[in-house]
Amino acid sequence: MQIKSANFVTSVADIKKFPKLDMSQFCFVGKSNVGKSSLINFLVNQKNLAITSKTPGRTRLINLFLINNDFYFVDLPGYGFSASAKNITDSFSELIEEYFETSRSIKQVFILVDIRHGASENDIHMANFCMIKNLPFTVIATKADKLSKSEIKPAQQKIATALKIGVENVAVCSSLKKMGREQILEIIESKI
Ligand SMILES: Nc1nc2c(ncn2[C@@H]2O[C@H](COP(=O)(O)OP(=O)(O)O)[C@@H](O)[C@H]2O)c(=O)[nH]1
Ligand SMILES: [Mg+2]
Repeated sequence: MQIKSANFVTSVADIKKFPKLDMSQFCFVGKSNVGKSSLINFLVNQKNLAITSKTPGRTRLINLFLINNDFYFVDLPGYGFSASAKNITDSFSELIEEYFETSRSIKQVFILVDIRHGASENDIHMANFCMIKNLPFTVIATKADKLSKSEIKPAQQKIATALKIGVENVAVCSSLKKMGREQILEIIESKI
């Protein structure tokens, strides 16, 4: 699939301000700093469409992008950095839950997991949430450039086991080394 255009639409901190959308939505979730914004930039082949940050926990907004005038990318806030989090449900951002409760036409959820760190409690919670809500999801193991070739497969398998999914549902990518783009675009193309 070709990405011909990618445009920023809006950022919202309040779900009431999120626009009503008819076209397909593809969502990106994961803890802060896992590489969501970098992945979106990589997929659309633009340097700065989604802002990338070296400071974890800064992105508390839902960012919406229109792709090919045909479907949306939804960059959800990072979870797991809430200082006030008392339990998993608390740190599983309210805004994320509200988004999933109110948005229709979500075609695929991409759960990003840092390949070096494996799946966290929040990632497990997110995957379970998708299963309960019947939301199709794929896990993307990010920053594969940080591991050697021989370390990648075992790390991918470990993530699949932790999330109780097949290893074929864990896509490996590196935005830095430009690896894994086609596989993700194929998933998107098959769901539009
Ligand atoms: N080595 C490496 N670093 C990455 C990769 N993707 C993102 N990063 C770095 O990880 C940090 C967080 O990335 P960002 O995309 O802002 O994460 P977000 O908070 O999930 O949106 C930045 O310093 C990026 O440069 C990758 O594929 N490889
Ligand atoms: Mg980001």
